[in-house]
Amino acid sequence: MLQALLDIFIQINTKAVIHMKKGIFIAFEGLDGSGKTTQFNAISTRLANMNIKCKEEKEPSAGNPIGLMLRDIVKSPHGPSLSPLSLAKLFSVDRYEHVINDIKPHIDAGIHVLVDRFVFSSFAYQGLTCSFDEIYFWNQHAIELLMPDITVFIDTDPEVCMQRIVCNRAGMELFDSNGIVIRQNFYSAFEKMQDIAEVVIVDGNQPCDVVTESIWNRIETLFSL
Ligand code: ATM
Repeated sequence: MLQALLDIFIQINTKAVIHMKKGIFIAFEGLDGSGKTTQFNAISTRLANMNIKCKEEKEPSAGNPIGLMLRDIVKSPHGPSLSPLSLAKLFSVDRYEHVINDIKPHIDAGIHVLVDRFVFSSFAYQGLTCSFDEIYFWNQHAIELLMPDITVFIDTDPEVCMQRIVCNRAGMELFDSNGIVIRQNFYSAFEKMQDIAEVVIVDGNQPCDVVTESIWNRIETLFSL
C-alpha cells in the first residue's frame, strides 16, 4: 500500500517536473560578415540531427509590422531614413513584441529557441548614436521578460568581416562601415550586462568547422538531459 502511494507520488512529481521544464534560449551575435548566421545554421542543424527540436528566430523579427519595416530600413542605407532615436526605439518595440508573442511562449512550452541577433545588437549598433542608458531604458521591458540562457558572440576581425561583405553581398547595409566601433560596443555592453547575461565569446577568425566545434563545446551541457 505504502509502495503504491509512493509510486503515485513519484509519477505526479515526474509529470510536474517534465511539464515545468522550460526551453533553452540561445542568442547569436556578431558583426555582419562575422559568420554569425552560418554558425547559427550549423548549430541548429546539429541539434536537429540529434532530434533536439529548436525554433529558429531572427531580429529584426518577421512577426510584426515594425520588424518587417526595420528589415527594409537596414537593407537600404540610401533609402528614407529615421532619426537614430526613433530607430533605436523601434528595435526595442520589435524586440518586446517578439519576446512576448513568440519567443517566451515557446520557451514556456518547453521548446528551445535560437535567435539570430538580440538585445546586444541594439547596444552595439544603436550605441553608435545613442547612450547605453537610453538603450537599456527602452529595452528593459524585453530584458525583464526574458534573457537568453547563453549569448554566443562570434568575434571576427572587423576587416575580415568587411572583406566578406564586399565579396559576397550585392550591397552594403546601414551600419556595415562601422565595424571597429560596433565590436567595441559589443564588448562594453557585455561588461555592462555581466550580472544578467551569460556570454560566450568564440574566435570567429578560425575555420568554419572549428568555430562550430568551439560553440558546441560551450553550449552542449545545456542540452544534456
Ligand atoms: P543581419 O545582417 O544579421 O540580418 O542584421 C540586420 C541589421 O540589423 C544589422 N545591420 N547592419 N548593417 C544590424 C541591425 N540591427 C540593429 O541595428 N539593431 C538591432 O537591435 C538588431 C536586432 C539589428
